[in-house]
Amino acid sequence: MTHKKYTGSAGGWGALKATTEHLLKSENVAKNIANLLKTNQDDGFDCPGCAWGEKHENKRFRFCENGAKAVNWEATSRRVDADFFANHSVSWLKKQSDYYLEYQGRLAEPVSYNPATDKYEAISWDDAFAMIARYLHQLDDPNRLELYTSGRASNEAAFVYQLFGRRFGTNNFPDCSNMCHEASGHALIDSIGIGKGTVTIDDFELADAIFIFGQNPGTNHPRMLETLASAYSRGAKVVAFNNLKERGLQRFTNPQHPLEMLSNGSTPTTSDYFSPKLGGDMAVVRGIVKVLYARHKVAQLTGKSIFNTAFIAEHTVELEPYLAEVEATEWDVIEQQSGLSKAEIHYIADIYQQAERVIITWAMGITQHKHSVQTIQEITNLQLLFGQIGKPGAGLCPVRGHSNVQGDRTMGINEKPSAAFLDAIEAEFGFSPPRAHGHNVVRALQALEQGNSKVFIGLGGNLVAAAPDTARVAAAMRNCDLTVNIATKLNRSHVNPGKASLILPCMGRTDIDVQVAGPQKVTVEDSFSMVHASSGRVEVMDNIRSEPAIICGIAQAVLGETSEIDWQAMANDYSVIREHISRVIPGFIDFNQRIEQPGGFYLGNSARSLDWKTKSAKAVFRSHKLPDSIVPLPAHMRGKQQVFTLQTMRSHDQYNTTVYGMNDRYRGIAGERKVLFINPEDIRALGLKDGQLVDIQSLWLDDTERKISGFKLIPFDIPRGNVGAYFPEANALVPLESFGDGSETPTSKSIAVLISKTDEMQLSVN
Ligand SMILES: Nc1nc2c(c(=O)[nH]1)N[C@H]1C(S)=C(S)[C@@H](COP(=O)(O)OP(=O)(O)OC[C@H]3O[C@@H](n4cnc5c(=O)[nH]c(N)nc54)[C@H](O)[C@@H]3O)O[C@H]1N2
Ligand SMILES: Nc1nc2c(c(=O)[nH]1)N[C@H]1C(S)=C(S)[C@@H](COP(=O)(O)OP(=O)(O)OC[C@H]3O[C@@H](n4cnc5c(=O)[nH]c(N)nc54)[C@H](O)[C@@H]3O)O[C@H]1N2
Ligand SMILES: [Mo]
Repeated sequence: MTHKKYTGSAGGWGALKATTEHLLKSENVAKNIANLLKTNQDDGFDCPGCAWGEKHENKRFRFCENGAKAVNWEATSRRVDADFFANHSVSWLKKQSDYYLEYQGRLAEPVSYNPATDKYEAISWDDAFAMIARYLHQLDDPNRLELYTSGRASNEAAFVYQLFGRRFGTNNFPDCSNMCHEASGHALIDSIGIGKGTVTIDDFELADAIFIFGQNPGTNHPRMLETLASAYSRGAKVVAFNNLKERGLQRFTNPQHPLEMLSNGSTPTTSDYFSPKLGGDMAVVRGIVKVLYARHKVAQLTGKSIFNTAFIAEHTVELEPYLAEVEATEWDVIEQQSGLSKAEIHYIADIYQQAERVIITWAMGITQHKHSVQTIQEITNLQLLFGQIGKPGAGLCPVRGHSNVQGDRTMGINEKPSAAFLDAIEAEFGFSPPRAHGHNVVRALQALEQGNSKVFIGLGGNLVAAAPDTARVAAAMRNCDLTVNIATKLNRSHVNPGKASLILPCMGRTDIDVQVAGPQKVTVEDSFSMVHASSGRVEVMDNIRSEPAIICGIAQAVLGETSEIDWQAMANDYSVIREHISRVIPGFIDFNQRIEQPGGFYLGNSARSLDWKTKSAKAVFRSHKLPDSIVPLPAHMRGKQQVFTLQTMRSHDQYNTTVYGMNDRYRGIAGERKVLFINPEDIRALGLKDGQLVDIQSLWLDDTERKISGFKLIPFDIPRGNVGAYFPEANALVPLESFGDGSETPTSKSIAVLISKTDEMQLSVN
């Protein structure tokens, strides 16, 4: 049976059982038990899973079920070497599933694609570097190079990577963040002068209310459940806003709590749960403000106030136009767009108003819409009205995805670097970095598709599967003169090689990294701006290299004698890289000394210190109208009942494009990924049945047909008119041109779709 409603708590024995199963699958059991004990410890490695932080306290276990999957997946004894590639052509590999490709094991030696045989063949490191140099020297413009980064790269790797790109002459740094929290950075920099969250992990212990928008921590940030359950237990209000009823946002059994485990007990993680329509969160927040503004006006008649008028006066600008916009927003629009009633919004406003300290967190349910920047600025406005920034137990908390995605940005992986950053690079290294802005993910893919960019280098990640419009993106990659993937595991991007292509196998977080100067550490930054060191535990036997060593090798081959940068010294000893960082990037003074501190160090946050790095030197109320519609539609489809809005999300057994298994335990799915979550009444309204197979076709403003077939209907607790499916399978439906205003993030959480019965005869023929 594919679907059976899950009624247990999140965590608990199920999590322990799954941890054990994935440990066995790694075929490296004894070593990986030792590995897990070093996860997130002072002398161990940073978990390659998510970017949630750790409190600094003595704790034997600091991993969760999904962190354990990530560790086991990386530290497997299975190998993908030249023999493997000799046995499998690229055309054959392309037909295999994402799960199959990654499950084959760790990439073990550098390989180069031979179009004549359609196979990857062994190549030496020196020849690989020389080949890259040959292709790059042929480019008539450095901006024909695209340098992609996925968020696992360490600070050290990211810093040398951006340095190489800028010395070569381009700011083309598309990165996974463009598909992820870009809107958060964009919105927050504009509103409060810094693109990062303002809270620390300790603030969660002080908050009276925690609002969680568009986030599924049970799967994606499991260590957050402990934080939520403990906030709930001490009486804080924890309010979830989620399009789906997610188990992790309801009850949690802490697998590290013997009494709770043995008694089969569990703790609620939330006090209240609301399911807005997809993209309806901005309307929810607008509604909360509307209620509270009305109360504020009444209070003012008697000389009192509901808003924090002292904070507003001292720290903010542009309140009036915002309040006028709030006033002008009609309740029926708020109700219709949010899917919540006025009474529900009044209830939520009460909770907000009664709390002295409020934290608001969010993730992809907020950032992957057309109006994400506007929504995040609306959330920020609410917090500013009550002075909920810059005091303990309160603030804004975009919960980051990849374990070092925030650090990579800090290190300069940014297609729009600030002038100050470029000046600092120039002062430190004595060359003039390019000033023109480069490409983000969407722009890079368009440039590759049109043949304007010719060479793609990926520092980790799997852009072909992670990006929208899969078929177009795969074709764009194949159209490149050269693609280079620096990676740990085989994936979809590697089986769509350019005319020439290299796979360069690298070390991961769990590996012991020894260079000329001895064993090396790397550093990462978590969601709470804590920077700390990480050093692996697994001995490396294969012909693989560290990311910094590979990038420095490429840089040496490409830039050779003309470069005034000592790449070899940086590859030999990462503390040399950190010395440079300490002089280039604010907040990193004494970097090498400070990472010796257990738990690392805090980078600080200007907004938290009430230092607003905006033009006006104040926090800004940004006012936006609620969107006219959540998804742009062709004219003839507007207002049609049969149009659904689709969100694409993660199952419990995946890490982005890495599929660990076929189950989604908390949503009751077993052995299946081609599913479509849908309201049972919508199934009936469509004249279909539970479990029936359907085609999903997306609607967009161009003529391209985007359709996927054979998805099983799963009745689920989801608002009518909304549906959900897993990415990367559903990425074929997302048009590359459908992206967020200002953020240019693909709208992975709002795609207009039509649903129809699959012609099963046709399916079996295909
Ligand atoms: N195990 C594991 N951990 C991960 C990852 C992983 O794949 N696996 N990925 C990492 C990465 S890179 C990231 S960015 C994070 C992602 O972490 P999440 O943002 O939690 O990831 P998603 O699976 O996209 O889940 C989105 C959630 O938002 C809800 N949602 C969707 N649209 C809306 C909306 O319009 N409004 C509201 N209120 N809710 C909505 C969905 O129902 C779902 O619960 O996790 C990181 N951690
Ligand atoms: N439809 C839809 N699309 C989405 C999303 C969505 O919610 N819906 N989410 C988006 C989000 S939030 C993100 S962050 C992106 C993720 O996009 P990416 O970051 O590009 O994708 P990942 O799946 O995380 O990358 C996995 C690959 O990284 C490599 N890898 C793993 N560890 C390491 C390492 O330590 N070093 C190196 N060099 N390589 C390593 C492995 O080869 C593995 O196959 O996807 C985005 N795409
Ligand atoms: Mo992400």
